[in-house]
Amino acid sequence: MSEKKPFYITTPIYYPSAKLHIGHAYCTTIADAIARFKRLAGYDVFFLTGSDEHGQKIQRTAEEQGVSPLEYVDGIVAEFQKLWVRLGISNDDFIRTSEARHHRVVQEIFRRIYEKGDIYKGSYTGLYCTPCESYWTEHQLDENGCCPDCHRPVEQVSEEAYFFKMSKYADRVLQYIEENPEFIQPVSRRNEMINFIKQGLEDLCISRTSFDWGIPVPMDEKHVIYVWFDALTNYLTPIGFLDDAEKFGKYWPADLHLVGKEIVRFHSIIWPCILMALDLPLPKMVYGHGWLVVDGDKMSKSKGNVVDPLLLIDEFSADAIRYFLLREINLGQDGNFSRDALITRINADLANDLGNLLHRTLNMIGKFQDGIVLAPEGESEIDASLKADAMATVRAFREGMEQMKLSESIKKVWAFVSRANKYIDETAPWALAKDPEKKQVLANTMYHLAESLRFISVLISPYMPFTAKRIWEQLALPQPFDEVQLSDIETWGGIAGGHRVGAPEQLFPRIEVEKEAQPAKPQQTQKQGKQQKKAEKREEPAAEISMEDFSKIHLRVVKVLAAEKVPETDKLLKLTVDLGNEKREIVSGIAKHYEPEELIGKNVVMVINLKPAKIRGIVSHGMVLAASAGDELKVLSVDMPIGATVR
Ligand code: ME8
Repeated sequence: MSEKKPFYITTPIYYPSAKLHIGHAYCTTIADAIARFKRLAGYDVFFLTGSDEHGQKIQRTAEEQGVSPLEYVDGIVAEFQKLWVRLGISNDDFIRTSEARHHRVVQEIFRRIYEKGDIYKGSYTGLYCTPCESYWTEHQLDENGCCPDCHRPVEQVSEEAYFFKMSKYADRVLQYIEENPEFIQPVSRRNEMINFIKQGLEDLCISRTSFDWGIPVPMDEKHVIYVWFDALTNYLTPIGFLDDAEKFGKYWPADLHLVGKEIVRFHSIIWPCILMALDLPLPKMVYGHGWLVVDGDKMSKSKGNVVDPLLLIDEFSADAIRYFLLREINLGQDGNFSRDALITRINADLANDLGNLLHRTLNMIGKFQDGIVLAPEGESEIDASLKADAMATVRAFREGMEQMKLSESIKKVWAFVSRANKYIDETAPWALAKDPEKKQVLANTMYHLAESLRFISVLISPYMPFTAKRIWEQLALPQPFDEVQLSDIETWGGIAGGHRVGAPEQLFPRIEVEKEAQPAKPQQTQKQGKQQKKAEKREEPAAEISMEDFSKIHLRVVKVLAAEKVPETDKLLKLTVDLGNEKREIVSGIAKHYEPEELIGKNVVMVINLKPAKIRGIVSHGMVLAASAGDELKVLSVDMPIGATVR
């Protein structure tokens, strides 16, 4: 009954030869964000990932460990599945090439192509790279005569084997690539593939007899089918290739095979040849993403820089990692993972921008309107501009995501998050709350903020599904989150007047980086102490101080990250401030002049080398400067970056 347009997306199936690292998590996260976006946009999505379990390498490793290949891979594959659940991967199926359902498909495909005459028996003498499970011709080897992919030595292999007539399909594949500019993306990979085919395609050896951990050739059981021939067909197995024509008709051809750049060749040349031999249509797109390096270096066990995604999730949460990977790296290009960059993003974008927006908004609705979002009436210019921005963000997000510009789309959403934070500063709800005549203006402001957060929750859901849901739940929206569609934020005003929101909860705690050297505390010798006392005495009557004295006061621009009233006082606020290289708590006697929300996000001037003092049980380390005249008081706020010194 569903009228939804189908969308079939796959990741590569991963080798269970080692633990998955952050590079695999990157590939799967991209696919997941696209799958989630498509579901949001109303598509009927089928998202497939899995494990590629056969081959000589696995067999050898299992033998070394004294277990059967299946016993060996079972444990590793269970870890994959655990990782995908923890990372919030929303795959619809997980295919293991060791499953009977897959064996059936591979053998049937082999039989069909054999019967057609496109598979024949011959003898193979060639250069084989065991780690990559790939045959290479002489002219494909690297400058050292090694595998062009992994640069390890290749082995001369000679054996009876079955061959697939790839050469027969070379012209047709080339024509297809040339006539369908969308087929291989990005365009640089497309050009590489065109050049590769133009050098000539040889028939592909698709069976081996030197090991038996694989799917037997149906008519000749001493051969096992070459791993890539086996692995590529995984894309057909779960969508009903042999037993559900309707399902197969719906999802095939695949809309997107997302793969790493080094395996684009298998997907855009070998796979199309197999599909042509089966008279099946070709996938609509093969997208080759770039590689993730760590601190500028390729990950490798010997360098000890392999990043385990499960440990990262434990430390920082799945959504923080997803956000970082999707935002930092432009799809198609290589990207860098660094812990420092991850922490900076978490603190600036997630804890600060997004976390504060949610916290300030819910806090103010709680405080000023007893937690109720009142119906708006009328609309000021600034309200209208926030609303227009929200609508424009939805359009830009849709357009960007449809073109697979993931990082750009996230940046657009974050520009809106910043806009909404600025709207709070511009509308100053704490001032409106003090004026009974401004009740409706305040109601309108709170409405616009809550509605903006409803938009943001939906917009971030492909990137950060856990956080999106938490925001939705804190807003206490009645619509079940799992049913939300992009069309729900194509019109403004989805929150009903009189709706009660929930209490704010922290989305992302700030990550404390190890403290760098503390700003030098003036160490006093006894002599210096005496001299100072003398100087103080001397200076008592005089208002002048020397430059030297002034230079003892270290002033710096700091950002207020959080602010709250100190319980049971009406004068004191506890501020958490970012000095650039560390964070501090300070107690400031400005509660009569500022609502806490008003200060959050402000860059203010602080004395940073004031001796710490305990005030109401809080260790206050520093002092924010303020100017006062009569009853009025204003903190010294400057438009300079955090860490700037004030002289
Ligand atoms: O190639 N950065 O499996 P695989 C980004 N079984 N992506 C990375 C990466 C990194 N540092 N390291 C690996 C295979 N990947 C075959 C696929 S499909 C029918 C068979 C990506 O486990 C890599 O680019 O070696 C590839 O797309 C995927 O992880 C699987 O790699």
